[in-house]
Amino acid sequence: MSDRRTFTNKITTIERYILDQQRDFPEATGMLTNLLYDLALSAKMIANSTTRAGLADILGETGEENAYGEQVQKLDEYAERTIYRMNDHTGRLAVMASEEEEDIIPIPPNYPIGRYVLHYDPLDGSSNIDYNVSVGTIFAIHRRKTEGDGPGTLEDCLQPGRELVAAGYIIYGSSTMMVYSTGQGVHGFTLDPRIGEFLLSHPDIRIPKKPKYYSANQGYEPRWAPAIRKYTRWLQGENDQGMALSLRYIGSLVADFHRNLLAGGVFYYPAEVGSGGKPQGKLRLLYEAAPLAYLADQAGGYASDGAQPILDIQPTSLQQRVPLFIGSRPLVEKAEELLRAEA
Ligand code: AHM
Ligand code: MG
Repeated sequence: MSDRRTFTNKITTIERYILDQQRDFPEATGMLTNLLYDLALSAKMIANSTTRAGLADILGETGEENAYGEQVQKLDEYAERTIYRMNDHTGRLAVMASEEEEDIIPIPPNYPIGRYVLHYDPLDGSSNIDYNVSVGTIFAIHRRKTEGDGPGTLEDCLQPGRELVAAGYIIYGSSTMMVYSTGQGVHGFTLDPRIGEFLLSHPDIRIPKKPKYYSANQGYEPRWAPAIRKYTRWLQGENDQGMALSLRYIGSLVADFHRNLLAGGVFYYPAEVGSGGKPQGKLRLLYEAAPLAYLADQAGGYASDGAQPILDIQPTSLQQRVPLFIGSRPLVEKAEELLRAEA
């Protein structure tokens, strides 16, 4: 007789997991479920290309013809096109917006209009690709705000993070992972390249109570306000809690956020002061800060612009930038406290 040992770990594919979660909402139509499938499929296609990124030089420079006379697309353009093409015709979306595009991305006239709004950063940290460093895709899903079933508008895109119905990211690292939330906790799936499936590997992620890391580009310290420098010293050990964090900064937001989500810690990209500084930091509210703030919140953490929760900020433009402090709640609150004291 064959050996039927009892395996304690179930193998759960992302498809099965998303469907199981949907069963808790009998009124759900399956549209959001299918939208998440489409994003998982886009992720597999993009992962397939990112793992071959180092071969571009051999097969032909990006943007030029490769040895076979084919046009080689830049990876960030490929990611952009892939997500767009997976979602333009499905009837699930009213409108899209991408970090790579100035304006809203309408659904083409010949396709049905849906109820959801998709924001995405197709390949965040793409300047890292040449050095074989992890990059990521970030996505955020809102319900449309405008009445009727006509094309979605800018108003549908400019919604605060509190109104999100789902958000997540894909990290193309030593493994490819998709991490998302639909408001019932944060769940992580690892792509098994042998079978081409995302398998549940990190159910119900919670940011650990004891933080390990702080992450910021300390090369910019000369441009930081005194409160931010003081905050950095506090994280390094000038506190009465015996806490001294280690520094880790990749420069790929998804990778930095992912590590701190699993290990505990804080990432910050503050406002810069003085001439030549970035007065609102670098990161985009709609494509980077808000979706990750939603995930942090769902995992028991917090995100702030230094004065207020990121999730409460009403966006006024698509490409709006915002200072970002994100991760373990007490660490983010300390940044707020020091900035308030300085104001
Ligand atoms: P991008 O959207 O142009 O890729 O830039 C965003 C990236 C983030 O992934 C990362 O956190 C940040 O830029 C790093 O910026 P810096 O090099 O200034 O530290
Ligand atoms: Mg980006």
